[in-house]
Amino acid sequence: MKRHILILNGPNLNRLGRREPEIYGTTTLADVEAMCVAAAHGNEITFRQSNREYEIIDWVHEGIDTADAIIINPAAFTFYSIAIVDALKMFKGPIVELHISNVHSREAMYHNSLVSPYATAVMAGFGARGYLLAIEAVLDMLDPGAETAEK
Ligand code: DHK
Repeated sequence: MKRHILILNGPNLNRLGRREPEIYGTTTLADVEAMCVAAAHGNEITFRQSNREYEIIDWVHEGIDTADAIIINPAAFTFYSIAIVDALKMFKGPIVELHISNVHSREAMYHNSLVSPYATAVMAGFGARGYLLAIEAVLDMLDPGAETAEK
């Protein structure tokens, strides 16, 4: 069954690759999107980024009716956006909260995620590759044991 995975990215991730490369690496967000599409095994990937909280919320709302799973890197919104959490609570499919860096080994302001209690799973510290791992994980959550070879 072809699945639709919505991948959302929060503020400052538009500068991935140039932003604190010692923490986030040199892979750009466009590179990450291309990697995700290539690794989707023929499933549909919608990949978006915004520095605006309301856009993330609107996209989650769209996903309620159109997506099978959400992978979200809320970036700084992770730690204070109740509005994004409220939107995610309406989504009935798997939700993966993803962080490129290991937020728990960083400054204390990055340690308390508002999203984690409502996420199916949380990933942090895998770098850009985390997006690929998250795609594999949600496809297996949706269709356990299904061949992920391109149909
Ligand atoms: C990205 C950000 O922009 C930070 O605000 C988070 C997250 C970490 C990441 O590692 O992808 O704290």
